[in-house]
Amino acid sequence: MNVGLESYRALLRRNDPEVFAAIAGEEQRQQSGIELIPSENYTYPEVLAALGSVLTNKYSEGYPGRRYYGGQRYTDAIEEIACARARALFRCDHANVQPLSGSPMNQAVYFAFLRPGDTVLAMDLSHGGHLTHGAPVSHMGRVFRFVRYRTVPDEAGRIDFDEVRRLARETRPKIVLCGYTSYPRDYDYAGFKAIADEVGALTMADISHVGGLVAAGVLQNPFDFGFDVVTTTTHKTLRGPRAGMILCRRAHAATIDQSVFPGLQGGPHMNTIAAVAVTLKKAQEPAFAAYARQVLRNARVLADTLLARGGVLVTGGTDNHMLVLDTVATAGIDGRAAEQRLDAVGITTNKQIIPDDPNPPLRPSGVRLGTPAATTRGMREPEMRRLGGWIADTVCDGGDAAVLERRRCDVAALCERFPVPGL
Ligand code: DSN
Repeated sequence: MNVGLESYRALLRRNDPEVFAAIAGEEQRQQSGIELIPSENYTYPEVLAALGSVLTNKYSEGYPGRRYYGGQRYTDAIEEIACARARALFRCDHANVQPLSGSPMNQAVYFAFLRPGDTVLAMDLSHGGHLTHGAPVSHMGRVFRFVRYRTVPDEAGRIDFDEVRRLARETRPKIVLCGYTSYPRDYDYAGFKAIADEVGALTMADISHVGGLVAAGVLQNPFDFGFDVVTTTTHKTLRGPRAGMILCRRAHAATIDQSVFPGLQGGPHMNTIAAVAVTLKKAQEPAFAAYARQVLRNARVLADTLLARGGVLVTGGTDNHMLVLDTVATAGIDGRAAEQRLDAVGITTNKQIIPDDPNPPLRPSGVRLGTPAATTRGMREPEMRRLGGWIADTVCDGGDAAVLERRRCDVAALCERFPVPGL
């Protein structure tokens, strides 16, 4: 590479100072505050280098060895490397690394196996499911028929498998989908697989949130339970660029590939695929498994700290990287107010609906917290205790401007000791 990232930055600074200033401001925000949104992370400098490479210039419609444009010697090699690493990490037969992000990734799976009007059994949005799992406001919810199962809030968020079985027998879904965007517990993949087999449905797991934890072997892998298809984004616990991957059994490989291209997408983003390949190499290293174990330990310590301070957590705790704090039950304030207070002290979270939330999505009853990004910066149990104390203080009695400013300085001082990789 004859022009490095530093030179790219110098060019941008000189030729577009407005955009440069906004990026520099975001760098400062990321360094001086702490990111606790569970779906965000700080990626590797090597990933930034791949994203900012000349691969962004290249069209590569098709698949390695079967492209519709010439000049694919290097892009073919990169895509093959990414797919091989994905297969090895997730112990599956086939990987498609072309989905541009999570929504097209899941859409490609639905269109691979379903006709309009066919049924999918998936998790209710307010209980932790994702928009692309058929929320009525999503286009997918208009094309296919999504039937929703729920958790039992009084029983530590357990999924009611009697209800899942009853719904499956009644509605005969073509796909049984387990996956979540706001569920702090691990999944009973064997339970879902047994029910899907009873009704002849395919099994799909969307592990976007926990992809890195599954790759590292610290959470269960759905393929060990015979799942047909697994989808994951690559930028959450995996720490990569913003993209998606579809992993599947050999029998589904051609159907999935056809559905991604030419079914749903045109040219894949080859710079992103190179960055995914880099991410997957990092995920094979022992340091990544140690990171994943620390993500889980940090989440437990953060949960315990909040519980000890009177915090009310959805499901009562966490098995993964994520916590959902019921701010109404904890402090009598809605999630938007809590998010804003925490933002003011440099702690970034996101407001979050909780199971059967009586409040609307822009003023829901909770906030969602996660430890992947803080752990990437090297924070461990002592830092989680400090963060937990600050969160409890800020949510419960955070109104005073002088107090908030002092706490913002404390957060910034802590963050100073843990630089963001790549900055
Ligand atoms: N927006 C992602 C999340 O925050 O979980 C899912 O798409």
